[in-house]
Parts: sequence; structure tokens; C-alpha cells
Amino acid sequence: ALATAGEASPDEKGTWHAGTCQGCTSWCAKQVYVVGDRAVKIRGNPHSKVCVGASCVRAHMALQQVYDPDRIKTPMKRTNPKKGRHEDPRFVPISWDEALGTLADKIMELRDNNETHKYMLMRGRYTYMRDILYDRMTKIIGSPNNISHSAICAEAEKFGPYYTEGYWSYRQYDVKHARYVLIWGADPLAANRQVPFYTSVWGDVVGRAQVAVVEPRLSATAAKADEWLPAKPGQDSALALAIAHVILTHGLWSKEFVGDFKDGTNRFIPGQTVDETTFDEKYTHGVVSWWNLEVKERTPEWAASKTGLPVEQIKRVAADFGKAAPRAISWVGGGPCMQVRGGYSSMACHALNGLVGSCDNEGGTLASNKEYTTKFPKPDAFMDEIAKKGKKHEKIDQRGRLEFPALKEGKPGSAVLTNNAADGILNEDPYEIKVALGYMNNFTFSCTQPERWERALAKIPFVVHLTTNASEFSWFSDLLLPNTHHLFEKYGYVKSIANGYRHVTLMQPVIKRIGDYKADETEVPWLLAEKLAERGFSNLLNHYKTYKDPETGKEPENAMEFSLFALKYATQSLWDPAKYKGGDKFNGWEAFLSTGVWNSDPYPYRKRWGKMKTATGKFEFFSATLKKALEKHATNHNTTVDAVLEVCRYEARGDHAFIPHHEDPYTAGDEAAYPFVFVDHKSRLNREGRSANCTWYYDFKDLDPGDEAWDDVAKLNPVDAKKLGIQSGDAIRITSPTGKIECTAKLWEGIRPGTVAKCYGQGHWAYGRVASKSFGKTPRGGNNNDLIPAEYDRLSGSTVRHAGTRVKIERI
Ligand code: MGD
Ligand code: SF4
Repeated sequence: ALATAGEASPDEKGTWHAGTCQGCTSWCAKQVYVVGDRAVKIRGNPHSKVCVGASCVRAHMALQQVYDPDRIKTPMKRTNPKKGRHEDPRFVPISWDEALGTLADKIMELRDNNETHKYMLMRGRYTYMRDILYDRMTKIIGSPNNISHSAICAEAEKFGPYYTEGYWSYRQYDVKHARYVLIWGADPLAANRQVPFYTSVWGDVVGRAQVAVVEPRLSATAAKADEWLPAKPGQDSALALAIAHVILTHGLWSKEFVGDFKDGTNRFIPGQTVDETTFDEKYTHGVVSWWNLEVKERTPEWAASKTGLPVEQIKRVAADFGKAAPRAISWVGGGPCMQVRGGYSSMACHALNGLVGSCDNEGGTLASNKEYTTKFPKPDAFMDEIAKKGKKHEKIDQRGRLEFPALKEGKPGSAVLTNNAADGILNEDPYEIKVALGYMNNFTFSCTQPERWERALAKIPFVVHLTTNASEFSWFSDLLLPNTHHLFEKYGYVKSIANGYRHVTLMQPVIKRIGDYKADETEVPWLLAEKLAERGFSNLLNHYKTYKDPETGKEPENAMEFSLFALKYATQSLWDPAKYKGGDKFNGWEAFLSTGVWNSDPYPYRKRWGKMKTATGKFEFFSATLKKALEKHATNHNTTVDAVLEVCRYEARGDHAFIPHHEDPYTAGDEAAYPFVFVDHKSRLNREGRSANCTWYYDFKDLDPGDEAWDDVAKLNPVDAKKLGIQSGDAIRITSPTGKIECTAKLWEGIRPGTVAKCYGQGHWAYGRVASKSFGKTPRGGNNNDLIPAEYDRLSGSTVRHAGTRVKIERI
């Protein structure tokens, strides 16, 4: 319940309340210690089987976020009509009534003019209450333009699992039973999901299993691994294919999962074609075609020439990985996938799980457990003719065009192209955007080539930002709406997986709101719906009124009631014994709210074998699923798959389009002018883009291997630095074909020569007094995104961050 007590006395005892952290996509169950009306400490919720009561370091920074003195505390409106980086918006405080009244007027104007498609909603981080604002509100107003941030997060890493095993989501890794963990461009001890769980068991993991990490930078996980494979950026698929080559030629594949030659004789001989009829395949599809088309040539020697790794290391890792089958995990992170040709790397790295039979198996890579939340009521009956017509327009991110197949879950044009929406807006292609709402997002900083977003937002006549801090997105907004902090101040729920379980974990208000904050996904849409109803358009409010309290049947009458009823509605099957379907059992809402987390039943190993959601029902080394999707896209555009691939910058032609295969990276910048490949990475302390105004972020920045406290360093190998005459501590300028930044040089052996690594997160010129050197004027450090061109893995729609650009470095 919302604490209402006054100031706490020094010896006053507090109480623990359940909550959820969204510092990253781990979405961990937490408990918050509240004294009086203040949150003072955070710990892992011991009831979660996903987080096992553990916490990561950055969870604690949520306290600095919620009590950040730079949070905006009241709605504000812009008084300077000119928009630009050097135009002070001159915000002045206004009431919620005026703010939402103005927004409602703008929406009514669109409705009156039959141009509701010119309304746009941009979503950054979210809870599963999202559909209230993101989906239902956008549809009932009448726009197709709900644009999520998913494509700047990690979509390409889902591409491989989907087009092999029919699973479009993050995986969980059964590390407690694994004997080999091979990690590609992911850093589970720092950033790559369920950090509390993996850090808490990693001591055992490294004792029992071998751990190998493939990436050009010595990450936190690589520093603790048995093998570090500092491959050249963009060559992961070469290594993965060589590992497959060794597994097949050495007879190490899983006979139980993949099958075997009918007579038991291994015909996978380097360079030799195999007759498909000699192999009896079981739960997989196309292993022999894959060998014939690609793997037979992909020797460790060939991979050594591509990756720059020693042949012996490739052979050793491949053989040890194969010998650990089926308890061998190939863990695919964003590194190899968020690249122009990353969809195929994602497939190549993930295919190893099929080869060793670790897919859906003990000690392997697992999908999500079942959970039983309920979707919010359908909006259809509340969409009038204007809304239906408006929604039919093409989306502003241009997904589905010839050059943007965006093949989420097998459907052309179904994945978001977050970053391309800026170009859609700028070029008014397919049309102009007139009213835009962004929440918990900061695309003017977090998207590559963010300067395009500055111009795009400046072009939109009316932009609203629902935010805690006045960030770079706010700078171009007309209205700022102060938002609740997710962990302490609002109702919501999220789901996540690890340790063989799935949990559903709750957010609830547990402290007094210091400012006049409202919750983005529930209270704000309700209040706006009231304003729209006052102006004669009541469909949205009428829709929200159908979210009744499942206990009493009562309709919500105000914003707070709506938040609570919507949450109870969505989670009823978890807490209402009469609706019980599985997992933890509660005897009612209050019991669920105070525990804060529901755990699923344990993972049912091997249940998906033979029943995968692919075109063949099997794990596909020859992806019949991708073939179908690509052919559909080609047919939609009256062309061939080869032509699609050419436009989309892939090298594959013919059947190669449908198998995990190698392509050389597509990198901007010519090597002579830009000698280094830029390596972008995450911090152990990044709460996505939201740590920037926390002093602890800078105090403890040296937790990231190679980084320095209170500085923003680019890490150069001493061999390269010597050639440039650069020393640690020198101020440097890094220039790419699309931008330049200034930061500090750091000589560090944990980076592959020929590459330069820099952590994402600094370089803010707004956000708050700590984040920038001078708010609105001078950034602290440099934003990596200023260097990285806006490119895409067009098959998945993902933004490119890795192996995407070359840079040059100068001392200044
Ligand atoms: P953030 O940058 O986290 O979000 O990028 P975005 O989705 O754009 O910006 C958060 C915004 O929300 C800020 O404006 C802040 O003021 C506001 N805010 C903070 N807390 C709250 C809150 O509790 N409620 C509300 N309503 N607002 C809040 C994130 C994206 O960035 C992601 S998910 C990833 S994985 C990418 N990471 C990444 C990277 O590793 N490297 C590079 N170069 N770029 C990256 N961009 C991506
Ligand atoms: Fe979990 Fe991420 Fe929060 Fe850490 S920051 S507690 S890993 S959600």
C-alpha cells in the first residue's frame, strides 16, 4: 500500500515491500525497504525462483534515480516555438489539467480532420500494462503508429532461434546442468539478462563446466572464462560454422536429436558431398543439405583466416564443446547479431544447439515456461469508422517495404524498425506526423545517428514526452509529463525466465510521490481519456471502463482505481484460486500483492522435440520457415528472393538464403581512412539509458574491465596506441563516416588490435546536472551513437551497433 506516514524518525523501523526492477530486461523481483515514506534499500525478492533472491549492482542505483533532484516534478510546456539543439525550450510549469487538455485538443483536431494516422506513440522500456497506452489507445484514436524500441534493443538475436526452432524470444540457459558454455557477444555477469541468477551460480558453473567467450573485448564474463576468443568483429558465423564442421567430421553430433547415418558410418568428410538418403534424421531438418551447401568447406583453418584466431584454439573449443553434448550451450547475445548481416550469424551460432541436442534439453538452451496472465479487453468495438480508416495506413517506420522485410515470426513487415521511423518522419514518407507521444524512451540519444531524431522531432508540430528526467528527447518536446519511477511508484507487472522457471513479478506504489507524477501506462491514458470524453469522444474512456475489478465487478472511476483494476484483471489467473491453472498458488489478491511474484512450474525438458513451431515441426538447419517467409516477401513485391537479398545488403543467393551461413561483415568506412573497427559495449552499471544522472554510475565505472571512474574512455590496444603516439589519459577525437566524439584514451590489452572499444552510456548533453557537463550545452564524454551509422539487419529490422563502422583516432 502507498505509505502515507510523515518524516521518519532516526530509530523508526521500516517494512519490506515487493516490487520489480527494470534496470535492464532481466526484470527482477525485488523488495524495497521503506522507512516512513522513503525507500532506503533494495534487495532480491527471495520468493522468485528466477532471481533466487539475488541482486545485481545496478539495482541499488534505482534509489538515486527515484530521488534524483533533477526529476521533473510537474507538467511543463515549451514556450520557445523554435526547436533545435541550441534553442532553449524555455519550459514553464503547468497543471495536469492544462497539459492533458492541450493534448486532447490536438488529438481531437486529428480526428476532426480524418487524419488520426498522423498520431504516433513511441515506447521505450515498458511493463505489460503497455497495451493500455501502446496498443488500445493508439487503435481507438485511429493510428497504425505504435512504434516500440525493440529493434534498438536485441531483436536480431531472436532471429536465429526463430528460424531454426520456431521461438522468437530470449532464451534461458540451463547452466546449472551444463558442461560447456560457449558465449557469443553476451556478458551475463554484467548485462545480458538475469544477471542476479547467473552471477549467483557462476562460481559453480566455472567449477563444473568449461566457459568460452567469443568477443573482441575482454568482458566481465571473458575475464572469468576458461577461453577468451577475441575474434575479429563480424566473423562469428565463420567460427560457428567451423565448430559445426568439427562436430560433424568428428562424429560428435547428438544422435538422439539429429539422427545418424543409416549404416553408422560417418560420411561427413571435409570437402565431400554427402548423399542425403544415407542419413536418418530425427528431430532436425536438413543437416545433410546444410553440410553440403555450407559446412563441408568451413574448416578450422578457413575460420582462422577469417577470425584471426589460432587454429588450435578453434579446434580445441569445437572438440570440447562437441564432447560435452548434449550439455553444451551456445549462448547468442547481441554482439554477433546486431550487424548488417547479423540475422545469419544469429542462425549460425544458435544452430550449434541443434547439432549437439542441447536445444530444449537438460544443461542446454530453453524456451519460456507457460504463464497464465490475461490480455486486456479487445478494442475493436470501440474503434469507430475514423479509427478503422486511420489504422489502415502504412506504418511510419516503413516496415514491409522491399528493402525492409522485417520478418518477425515468419511474417513479412511484422517487426518494428524503430530507428527508421526518424527517416519516415523527416521525409514525410508515407506521410507527415503531427502529434507524437514518447514514453520512457530517449531516441535522440539511444538510436544510432541520433541527429536524425533531433531533426525529426523538431519537425513534428506537437511532441509530448512522458519522462522522469528532461532528457535529449524532452529538449525537442512541447509538453513534458512527469512520470512515476517503475520500481517504487506505480502498478504493473512483467514476466521473465531463468533457472528453469518463469516468474510474473509485480510493481506497486510503495513510497510517497515527491512530485506530481502519474504512471505512464495507466493513469495518464485514463486521464487523457477523460479529457477526450469531455470533448465529445468517449470511446477510449468507455473502453477503459470495461477493465473491472475481478473481485467486486466494480467499474474503475478514477486513474488510480483503473491502474489497480487493470493489474488485477491481467493477473487474475495467478492469484484467484477459482481460476488456478498452474505454478504457485495464492489464496487471493492481497497474498499475491504482498509476495509480489508468481513462479511457473519447472521447465518440461524435451517437450518441444518434434513439435517446434517451424514449418517442419523440427529444428531446421535448412530453414523451411525462412524460405516460406522470404518467398512471401518476394511475392508481395513481385520479385525474387535473390533480388530481396541484394537490396537488403546480404551476400547469399539461391538456397544459401535459407541456411545458417557465413557472410563477411558490412562495415561503413574505408580501411585506409578509418583504420579501426568500433566496438560498442554495455556497462555493468547501465540501467539501459537511465543511469546517466546517478553519481554511483561514475563512482564505480571502473567495475567495467578497462574503464575508469568519472571518465569516459576509449580502450585501445597498446600496440595500436604506440603507432598513433597516444598515451592513457590523452584527450582524443574519434571520427567515423557519420560523426565524431571526444573522450579519453585508455591503453588496455583487453582489446583486439585493430579495434577500439567504448562503453555506451555517456555523452549526454541533457538529462541532468551529473549526466552533462553543462545541461543543454556540453556533454560529459561522448555518445557512441554519434559514430554509428543508422543501418539495419533488414531481415529482423534490428538496428546495427556491432561491426557497423570503422573509425579514426586523433589526439587533441
Ligand atoms: P533510454 O535511453 O533508457 O530508453 O533506449 P530507450 O528505449 O530510448 O531512455 C530512458 C528515458 O526515459 C529517459 O528520457 C528518461 O528520462 C526516462 N525515464 C527514466 N526512468 C523512467 C521511468 O521510470 N518512467 C518513465 N516514464 N520514464 C523514465 C534504450 C535502448 O538503448 C536499449 S533497451 C538498448 S538494449 C540499446 N542499448 C544500446 C547500447 O548498448 N549501445 C548503443 N550505442 N546504443 C544503445 N541503445 C539502446
Ligand atoms: Fe535485474 Fe537488471 Fe534490475 Fe539488475 S538492473 S536487478 S539485472 S532488472
